This record gives sequence, structure tokens and C-alpha cells, in this order.
Amino acid sequence: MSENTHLQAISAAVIDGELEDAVNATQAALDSNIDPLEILNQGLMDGADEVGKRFERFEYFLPELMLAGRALKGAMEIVKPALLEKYADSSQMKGRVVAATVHTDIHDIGKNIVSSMLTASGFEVTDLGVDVPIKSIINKAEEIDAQIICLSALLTTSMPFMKDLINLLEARGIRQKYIVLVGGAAVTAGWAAAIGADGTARNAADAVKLAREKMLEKA
Ligand code: B12
Repeated sequence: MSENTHLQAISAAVIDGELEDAVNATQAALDSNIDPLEILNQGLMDGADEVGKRFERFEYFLPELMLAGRALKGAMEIVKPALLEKYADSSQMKGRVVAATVHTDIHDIGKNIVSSMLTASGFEVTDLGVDVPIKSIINKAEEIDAQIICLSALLTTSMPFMKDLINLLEARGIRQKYIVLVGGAAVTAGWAAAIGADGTARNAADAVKLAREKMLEKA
């Protein structure tokens, strides 16, 4: 089987919302030595994007979205150890991070993999979960003396809470203390710049690279 066929099988299983197929296809791709980052980006995230498109076209509804989420989560458990092994470098402690999916948003598959990759790369991550009010995120960052705040949002209606958090940091005179990274399917570099965030990344491996670079810049 070619690499493309493997990746397409993973996408197809996500699109069909088939947990078992997604897990098996992911395992088969790993067994064929396909890069776990390709599996995440091309297999899983491309599948998720197609599910999203079908949802927008009213071909899919909430049940299909939920099944796709279940398939994504199952496959992620398989690909995660391989991703960590290949891309994480935990040689030294890199800094403290507070991570959260912002208020009103319960999407956590992408945020969880970002948190796991950061942890495995030597960051000390406090993951507050989903639907987290901005004040709770800031309070936790202050409490643990974090250097980085990682915000995830997949809904365009929840993305403005990222801006609100940065505004609140500014109002409290503590904006400079933190590196604020933002991400999620609809977050672009343009959005990150417009709200005054310190950066964004399209996937978990790039998120770790970015976090490292920003820590070095600040040191
Ligand atoms: C699965 C899914 C669900 C599942 C989520 C399960 C879960 N536990 O997360 C369920 C069924 C619960 C769900 C619910 C809903 N969903 Co939904 N969902 C999706 C879907 C298909 C996949 C999301 C996903 O997991 N992708 C895979 C992960 C790995 O990718 P990712 O999250 O983008 O993360 C990567 C990067 O973005 C980045 N990253 C992520 N976070 C961060 C943070 C930082 C700091 C950095 C640097 C990087 C980074 O790294 C990650 C790993 O590589 C998307 C479609 C899509 N294109 O994403 C729609 C989508 C996000 N959902 C959508 C909608 C509308 C909803 C609902 C409102 C539906 C409804 N009518 O109820 C609800 C909202 C519930 C709520 N209040 O949050 C829309 C949002 C539209 C919009 N523009 O706002 C989308 C885009 C579908 C669409 N195209 O219409 N959903």
C-alpha cells in the first residue's frame, strides 16, 4: 500500500465516523513507517476538515460530527506515542504553560495533542480543559507563574475570547509577562497578529517549535 493510500484510508475512516477503522488504519500506517506527523496532518486533520465541510453543506449533522470526533480521539491515542517519540525532546525543562480551550468551546482533540506534545517536550503544562473562562486562565497562569498561555478555539464565535484574554492581561498590566499562543482550525496568522497574540501554529509539532522559539527570544 502506498503512503497516500494509507493516509486516505485514515481520512475516510474519520469521514465515515468509524472508530475501529480509524484505529486500524492509523496502526497500519505506523506499521508501514509513515511519519506520525503526516498521519496527523494529512490523515486525521484532512479527514476532520472534510467532515467540517460536509457539516457546512448540511450533508452531515451533529451525530456525524460526534462519530468523527470519536474516531479522531481513538486514532489520536494510537498516533500520540509515535508523535511524542519522534518529535518530543525533553532534554531540559522548557517553561510552565497554561493551556485551555476558551469559554463556550468544547473542542479538545487538538488542544490535548498540543498539551501532550508540550509536556513530552519538557514543558510543565497545566491543562485546564474546555469551556474555560478567561479569568480562570489568567488566575492559573499567575498562580503557577507560567511563562506561556496556550489558547485553543475551533468556533469562530469563541475566538473573540482570545482577544478578550489579551485585553484583560493588558488592563491588569501583566501582558508582557506572558507568551500568548493561539490555535485551532479557524485561527490564522492574521488573526493571531490582529489580536496581539505572540503566534500561532497549524499543528502540535509546530506549536512546540513555536513555544521553544518564543521562550528563547524572551530569555
Ligand atoms: C470533531 C468535531 C466536533 C466534536 C468535538 C469533540 C471533541 N472532544 O473535541 C463535537 C461533536 C463535540 C463538536 C461539536 C460542535 N461543533 Co465541531 N467540529 C469537529 C471537527 C469535525 C473536527 C475538530 C477536530 O478535532 N479536528 C482535529 C484536530 C487535531 O485539529 P485541531 O483541533 O484543528 O487542532 C490542531 C491545530 O489546530 C493546532 N492547535 C489546536 N489548538 C491549538 C492551540 C495552540 C496554542 C496552538 C499553537 C495550536 C493549536 O494543533 C492541533 C493538532 O495538530 C471540526 C471540523 C474541523 N475542520 O476542525 C468541527 C467544527 C470545529 N465544529 C463546528 C461546529 C459548528 C460545532 C457545533 C456548534 C455543532 C452544533 N450545532 O452543536 C458544536 C459546538 C460545541 C461547542 N460548544 O464547542 C464548526 C465550527 C464552525 C465555525 N466556523 O465556528 C466546525 C469547523 C465544522 C464546520 N466546518 O462547520 N464538533
